[in-house]
Amino acid sequence: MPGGGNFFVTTPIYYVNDAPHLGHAYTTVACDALVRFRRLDGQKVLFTTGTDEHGQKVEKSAQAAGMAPQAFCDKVSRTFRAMNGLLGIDTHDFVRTTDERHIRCATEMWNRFSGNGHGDIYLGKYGYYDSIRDEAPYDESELVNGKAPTGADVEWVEEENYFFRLSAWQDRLLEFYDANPDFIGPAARRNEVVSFVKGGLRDLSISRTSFSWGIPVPNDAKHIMYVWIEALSVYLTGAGYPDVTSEKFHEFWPCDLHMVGKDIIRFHCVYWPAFLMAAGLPVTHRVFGHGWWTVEGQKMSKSLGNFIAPKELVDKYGLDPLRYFMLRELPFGSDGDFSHRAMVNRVNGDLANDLGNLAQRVLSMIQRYCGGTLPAAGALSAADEALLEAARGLLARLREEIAVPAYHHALDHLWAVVSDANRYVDEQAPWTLNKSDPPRRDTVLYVLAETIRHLAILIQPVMPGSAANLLDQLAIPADRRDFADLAAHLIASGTALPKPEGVFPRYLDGADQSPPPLRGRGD
Ligand code: ME8
Repeated sequence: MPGGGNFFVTTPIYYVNDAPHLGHAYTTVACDALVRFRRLDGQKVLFTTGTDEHGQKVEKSAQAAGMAPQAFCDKVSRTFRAMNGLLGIDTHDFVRTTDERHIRCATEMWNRFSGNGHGDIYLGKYGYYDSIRDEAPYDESELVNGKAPTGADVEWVEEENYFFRLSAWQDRLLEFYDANPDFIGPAARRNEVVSFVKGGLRDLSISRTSFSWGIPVPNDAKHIMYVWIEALSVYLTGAGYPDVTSEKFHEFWPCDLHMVGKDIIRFHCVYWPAFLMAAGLPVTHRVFGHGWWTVEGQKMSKSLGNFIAPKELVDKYGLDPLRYFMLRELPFGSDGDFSHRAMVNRVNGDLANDLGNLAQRVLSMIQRYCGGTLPAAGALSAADEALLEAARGLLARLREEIAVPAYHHALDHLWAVVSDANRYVDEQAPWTLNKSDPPRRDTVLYVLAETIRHLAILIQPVMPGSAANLLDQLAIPADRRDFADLAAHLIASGTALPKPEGVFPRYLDGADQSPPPLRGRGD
């Protein structure tokens, strides 16, 4: 929706038992690109991310590190904050589940469930195979050779727990999916969720007594809340809940989009809407479960030591190329593989050869032929009109793709215009016109500068630093870089441009021939 309106997007909150890696960077950058797009398009945006700090897994990781749980969480949570700094993440609220505001929120949610008069919470006996690694209970039929379906070790636990009567929500959830066909994206995940719910839902154990690192259950402090039940309510914390009268809550709840990996789609698309409905709160508009990265064909795992730290990639390739690669390489929603070879191909192909070269040659010609002053256009030819038309049509197409979001398609549209523009340079040959027809040369360079202005403004969400550099070189004032400025302010003839410099350097490590070996996080 162009211009105006509010938009609230969230990343999952990441567990603090591990350091940030490529997967976390991916979800966070995807949200950031969306946030920047919406802001540039005139919307007011709330963007929350953060860390998930309670539960047995974290308690055990803290013990293993010889630290008190809170001190351990403080330390690891800082590394996720640092990741946001490193990745150039736009204004956001970082919510921790150990924050006092979150404890208030989760406690209020629990009170809402237990006080809603529908008996959604009851005390019962619970026996289950517990996997600490997965932070998930399994029953016998789910085990594979005595282990969790994920391969994690399990142990049998029996305790008295509070339950959430999820079984009673099956029909209402199915009605909800029917009435809200866009609730789950992409479509394949929607089908998975619907058939899971149609298969019948069992009540959910939502408290634990076997360890203590968690939020106490109201009025029964020997129980703590099951980590997922409180973790999901972090999205409400970010919107200011339980202060439902606040302007923030009013403006931003229900949330527009929970961006998550496909691994946690069930929590977000089955349990979470049921919790919200049980609490009498409106349900989030959309959950998008994106795909999974492998690394050089392998699953990222501790035992393989092939987790890639975002810093390693930023140091090697630069921030914007990494952001671009992540959003262009995988069709958003599908799985895919990270390889250095693929990264180098994008850096040297799409960025250096295509967009970088376009900008560099146009800006250099303006410098050389026009004394560094942006020329004026004369009458436009059909070819000029066609290129400008293509550039001007981009915003509408990008809005459609970003609504999904399908970043890869949005970038395909942008790069189609980059190719058009490169072809136009070759066909118009301004270096020939420089001698034969200087007024026509000026028109061609003007059309190109205006096209590059469109491209630079529109790539800001994905590559903010490089886009700013390009816009500086086109002397576009800082307050003329919103999407509304695309049509409102054409590039101004007569403006003196600074001396051009390359924006997208080639990656020169011989890596197209032999990719550098991957290093583990500990190296
Ligand atoms: O699940 N490829 O936290 P988590 C793509 N705390 N994305 C990946 C990825 C990969 N290989 N690995 C991780 C949790 N991710 C809970 C969430 S929300 C209320 C609670 C991303 O630290 C992806 O977004 O295990 C995935 O859903 C998330 O990290 C899991 O992070």
